[in-house]
Amino acid sequence: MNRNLSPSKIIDFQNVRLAHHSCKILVLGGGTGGCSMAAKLSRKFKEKPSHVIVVEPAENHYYQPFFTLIGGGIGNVEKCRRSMKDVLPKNAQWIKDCVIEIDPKKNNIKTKNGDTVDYEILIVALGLKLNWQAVPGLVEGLDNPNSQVCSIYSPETVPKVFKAIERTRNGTAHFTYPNTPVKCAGAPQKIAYLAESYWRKQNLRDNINVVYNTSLPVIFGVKKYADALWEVCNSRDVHVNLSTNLIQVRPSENEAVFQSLDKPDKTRVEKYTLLHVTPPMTTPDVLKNNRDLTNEQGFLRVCEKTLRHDKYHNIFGIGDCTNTPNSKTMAAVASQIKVVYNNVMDYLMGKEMSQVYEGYASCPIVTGNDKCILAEFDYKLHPRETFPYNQGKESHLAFVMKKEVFPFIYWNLMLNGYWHGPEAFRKIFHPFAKIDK
Ligand code: FAD
Ligand code: UQ1
Repeated sequence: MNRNLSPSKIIDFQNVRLAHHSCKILVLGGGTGGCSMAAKLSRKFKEKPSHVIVVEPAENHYYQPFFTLIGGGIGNVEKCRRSMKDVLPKNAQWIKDCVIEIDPKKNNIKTKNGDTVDYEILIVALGLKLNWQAVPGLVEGLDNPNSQVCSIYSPETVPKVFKAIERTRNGTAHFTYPNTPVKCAGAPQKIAYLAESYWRKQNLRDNINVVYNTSLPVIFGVKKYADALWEVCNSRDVHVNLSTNLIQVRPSENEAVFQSLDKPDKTRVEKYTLLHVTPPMTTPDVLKNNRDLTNEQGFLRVCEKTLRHDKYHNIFGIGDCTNTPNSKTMAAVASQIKVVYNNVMDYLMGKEMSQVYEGYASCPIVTGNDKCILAEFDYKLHPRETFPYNQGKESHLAFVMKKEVFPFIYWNLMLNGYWHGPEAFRKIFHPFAKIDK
């Protein structure tokens, strides 16, 4: 059901009622970026609810970073789920539908149900799609409740993860990172550390080999945190295979097939007693198939500083679906909100755009069931830490932030458009820190 839906026209076409809407600002996607932007913008235009429209098909909104903790046996899916109607801003119209076509020349979009929406400004916040089918055998393994194949990456698959970890008593547990860009590049290894920590507590650690297989040639993109993570792996006896990609799962044989990205004709078959898979990801089809708007990989082409489209100046992008070379995280979205908001306002007033995004991203890398390395960095992969301690060291305080503080900030501040990341705190703790431009 569409909330506040007051289409300007209803067209009866062979007994199918198609609606035509128009608005000042159209937001595609009601996830982290879309919901936060719609909240901020609809507050600005609150006298006219029809000014901001959000197109989003999902019934529920999830705080995705919590999936990792659920996989580690901390909390359940209900803890990180809210009804979409309760999180989307009341001052905006919600069209509960999927966008299937964007026509930037005509400034309109079409939805799956056949509705059309004209816009003055378009904000694209469509996130990343999980491409489970790209790995043969993976869906079959995930769907079978008795198999040991699992994934923290979606609300449907995450409930099985901790059960599978609890059932593992020996053998080899494999964790994977795919050969595509992913959201939260730290999550595929966080779940390995959480599982390792559980098995250690159960006195099972000596019976289980823990192997992290990553398609990347490094364990983490930022040297400071990569060095710290190598120490974690060495001290906990986690074996790391770099440039290693999962290409097939054979659930009935408990076998996983890996390809070496250094020598692509070389494949290796491994037996597993647990297989945690991070699926390959792409942008949603509506973007991927629109080459006028996207790069070769299907990501929305925006200027990495202003976040405005490089060809259509009334289109802006936020979050995981853009081609900006930052790490795809919620923390990155937080600092993009202010940039997109101010640049949209400047554009509407005919002014030069004033705000620049410097690629800030952050990742609380959970390294056990009570500790965390709090990585923060920018486009140049230079650390950009907020707190006055060395965040490359494992800390319990960072774990408490991950478990308690960030979810609170998300539901209460960020989704209402009031959280732009920790930059203000950083300035207080590091008043003389230089910013690389
Ligand atoms: P999303 O929030 O995914 O929203 C995209 C929205 O678009 C969805 O609601 C979807 O339904 C909608 N949509 C898709 N297709 C269409 C269509 N055709 N029409 C209309 N709507 C559509 N980030 C951190 O900062 N810290 C962490 O610790 C962290 N951990 C994570 C752990 C896991 C397991 C996962 C999965 C993610 C984690 N993240 C973390 C990443 C974070 O959740 C994402 O970076 C963030 O949610 C991106 O926001 P977004 O708005 O770009 O995309
Ligand atoms: C952050 O701002 C944020 O948004 C709410 C997250 O969401 C999950 C984060 O994980 C992190 C790390 C940040 C950055 C904030 C601080 C205080 C470092």
